[in-house]
Formats: sequence, C-alpha cells, structure tokens
Amino acid sequence: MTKLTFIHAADLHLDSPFAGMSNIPNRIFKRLKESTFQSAKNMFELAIDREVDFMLLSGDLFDESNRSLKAQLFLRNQFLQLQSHGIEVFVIYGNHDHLGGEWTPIEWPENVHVFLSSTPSEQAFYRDGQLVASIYGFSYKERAVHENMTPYYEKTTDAPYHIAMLHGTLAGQEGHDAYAPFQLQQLLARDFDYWALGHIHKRALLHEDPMVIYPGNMQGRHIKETGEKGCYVVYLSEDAQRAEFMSCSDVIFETLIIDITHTAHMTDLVTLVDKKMSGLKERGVPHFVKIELTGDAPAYMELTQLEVLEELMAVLHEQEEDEDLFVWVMSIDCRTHEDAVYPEDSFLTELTAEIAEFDAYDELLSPIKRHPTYRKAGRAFTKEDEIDIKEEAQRLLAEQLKQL
Ligand SMILES: [Mn+2]
Repeated sequence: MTKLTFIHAADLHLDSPFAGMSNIPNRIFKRLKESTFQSAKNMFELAIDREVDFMLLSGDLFDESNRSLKAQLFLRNQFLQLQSHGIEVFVIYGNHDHLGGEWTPIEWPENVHVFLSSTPSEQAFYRDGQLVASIYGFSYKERAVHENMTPYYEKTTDAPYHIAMLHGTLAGQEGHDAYAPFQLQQLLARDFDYWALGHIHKRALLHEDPMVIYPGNMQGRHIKETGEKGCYVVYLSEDAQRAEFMSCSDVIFETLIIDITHTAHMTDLVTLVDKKMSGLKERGVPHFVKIELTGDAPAYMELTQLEVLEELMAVLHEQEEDEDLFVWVMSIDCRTHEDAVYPEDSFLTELTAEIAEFDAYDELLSPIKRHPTYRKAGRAFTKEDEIDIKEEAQRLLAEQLKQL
C-alpha cells in the first residue's frame, strides 16, 4: 500500500482584528496584527519543505464571515505556491467562515478542493492517476450547526485511505460553542483512517489508532491561548501512523508565574522578572505575557502599593525596543497568599455560585447593543467571552473582599 504525507491544520482565523489589544504601541501591535498571516505562511512553507501530498484545512480559515479581501488574496497566493509544487488543498468552512456570510468571492486555483455541501461528501486524491485517498467533509451553511454530523460520514469508495474532516466539538468541552457535537466513540465507529478535526483551539490527540486530532489554532490570539501553536505533519502507511506537531506561531502568548516568597526587596523581584523574561527571549519568538506573582507575600510587598506594579510594567515596556524580538508584559497581578485571606468562605462560596449561574448577558448588554458604535464595531460575545468575563468578575470580587 502506498504512503501518504499531509499537513493538518485548522482555525487559522486569518485577519483577526486583535481589537482588545489596540492600546499597545504601534510597532508592537503591527507585529501582532500580521501574526495570523505570518503563522499561516510558516505552515505553507513547511508543506513545501516537507513535500507533502496535500494539506487539510479543517475550518475557520477566516476570522469573519465577511472574509476580508486581504485574507482571501493572501490565501490565493499561498495556494498558488503550493500548486507550483504539486500540493493539493482540501478545505471545509466552520462557524467563523460559514457559507451564509456575505463576501466578495475570489477564485481559488485548481489544486484547491472546497467541500461546499452541508453534509459530508467525498473528494478524491489521486497520485499518478491512481486513487490514493478519499477525503470527506462538509461546510457550515450558517453560523450555528447544532446537529451531530457523525452518522453522515460514510466511506463511499474503495480508496486505500479514508480521511474525515470535521469542524465540531468533542462532547463535554467547556467554553466552546457546542457546534456539530460528537463523542469520540462515534467517530471511531465510522472506521476512518484519520479524523482531521477543527474548532477547539487547544491542540489534542484524542486517539492514536486511528489518529483523531485537534491541531488547535495556528496562532494564539489572546492570553488564554498560550504556548506554541501550529499544525501536524501526518504520515500514514500500511503498518504505521505518525503525527508530528510543528510550531508555526509568529508570536506566543504566555503566563509567567513567578514565586516571590524568597525575594527580600523590590530589586530582587525586578531581577527575577527580568530573568524570566530573558528566558522567553531565548526562544527567539516575540512574546506577550501575563505575569502572576505568587507565593507567600514577602514583608516589603505589604508596604507596596499596587500602583508600583503598574510602574514596573511601564519600565519593562521601555526596555522593549526591538520589534522583532520582544517580551511585552500585558499585566502584572499580585496573587500572593490568595486563598488564605478570604474573610468568610461561605459567603465567597455563595457569591461564586451566584456568578456561575448568571446568564442574563443579553438583558445586561441590551443598552450597549443599541449604541451606534457597538453596532458598527462590536461583535457578539461568544461562550468563551462569557466565561472570561465571569472569571474576571470573580477575581475582582475576591480582591475587593480581601480589603475588607
Ligand atoms: Mn470554530
């Protein structure tokens, strides 16, 4: 049986606006704004480098359903590059780039195969005139697809390999819109050779034989999407299967947890923070970091006003002059000794429960939603946003309680 080599990626979210981060200086923001393109470029170069047979893009190639022209032209150019190297591309669209959106379409080159059906259909991959793989997939015809689509995946050819593409949610994943939900066992029961998933932004190898993989997104876009992001290079043969993760991130988000128990002065703390930041720089990739100071609060900290941390942040920002390699601090939080200082545990428990139950976002946001600025520039909150907001509220309330 022949061998197959391909790249599996998803959730490129090209041309993400990074709207919430536009307060950072222009030279830094520019790098961030281009990062969804650069990370994708890194992947396309990898495909050519590894001489893969084809590439699978499992949905959310575009961030917005109106698909910016910039993003489309970028992809077209990249696809043309692949074409000149004889590499084919198979594409499904997800909830972000669903087919119900309005955009000015451009033509894809002939090596690009898009699944436009709203239930899985088959497209063939030939090598030297021989059918080598059947690839199956569907695209979202509107933003929300709530149906479990796994029963519709059927092997319809006698190809040596059958590969399924699916943009959807593994049942029980918190914080993601539960589109096209499925259970792992349901996928396995379809008896495919590989499941190329998309939608969940954290990469995960759900199963090894056959491989079922979420590659995660290509580029972290906020502080919750930490670490290296990228794609998988997959090798299939009759008796072996292997998937290799390759980082493609152009910038990396990271949380730096720094234990300050043994610092005696503010200068020790600054030295410690500097050391951690230099460590990140050694990776050779720009970073955006959130710093959390933990441990037992040293004596000098008790006299330290929180504004000093703001000042420290400003000092750290001034050090970052190189726009090709920087560590940009987004926040410094002091979390020393946190759980010991809640005044009344039972009260806090009740408060936490109350927050967890809250779901009246629509009601709360309706005055804002009527505002013309929001209508022009705002976007709907996702489940993920709602969880973030809750967590932040919880943290702020706990901090307030500490001061009582
Ligand atoms: Mn998605």
